[in-house]
Amino acid sequence: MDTLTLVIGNRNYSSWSLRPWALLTHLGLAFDEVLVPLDTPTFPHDVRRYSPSGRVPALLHCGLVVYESLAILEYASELAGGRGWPSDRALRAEARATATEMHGGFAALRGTCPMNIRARGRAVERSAGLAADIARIDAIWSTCRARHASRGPWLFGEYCAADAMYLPVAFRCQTYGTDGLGAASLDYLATALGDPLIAPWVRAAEAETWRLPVEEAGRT
Ligand SMILES: N[C@@H](CCC(=O)N[C@@H](CS)C(=O)NCC(=O)O)C(=O)O
Repeated sequence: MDTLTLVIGNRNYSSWSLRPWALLTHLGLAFDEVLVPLDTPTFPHDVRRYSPSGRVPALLHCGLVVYESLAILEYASELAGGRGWPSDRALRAEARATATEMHGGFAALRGTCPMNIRARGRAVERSAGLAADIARIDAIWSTCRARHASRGPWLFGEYCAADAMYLPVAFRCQTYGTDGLGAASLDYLATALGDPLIAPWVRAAEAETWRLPVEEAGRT
């Protein structure tokens, strides 16, 4: 297969980059990485060399540029013969709905709890919006685990794109706490954070020296 290149942002902060990286890795697809540091004066120029949206991630393959994380997950799954989603059509529809809900929603969680893989013990004000987002995460994770545990430890049993979509939420729990998550969600959280395939990303994130004030302070 021709070389795949994933264009990513800082591993510590770029939750959207992490998602396709996680799925490509789980699918066993070999790929190169290009990292464009976020929030630098040259980022807008540098990123447009690769991504027409001016954002990361983007996947480069055979002259094609696939941008938008969810589109990359779909493309990666196609390259892997559909293995990025459950093989059962009904489960696949549910997994896609779950992944899409993450992609388009959870504004309060994403805004007030930026992913910061290195950070621990960050306090965050629990707005009504944030509490509602956490309650919805808990409902998704616990319902999926209750229904699919017999097939494996992931949201839909075997690892799929929905797990990649929710991985940054797991890192946010590690940083901002797990209040509001029940036992089944905490089990899933342990699975996600303990995933050995993700360890190289975590090590690289921890080794990064960039400190982005807006991400460190949190956003409101
Ligand atoms: N909807 C996009 C979001 C991508 C996104 O917002 N990426 C951030 C980094 S995590 C970015 O490129 N930010 C730089 C900017 O907006 O200038 C996707 O799913 O890929």
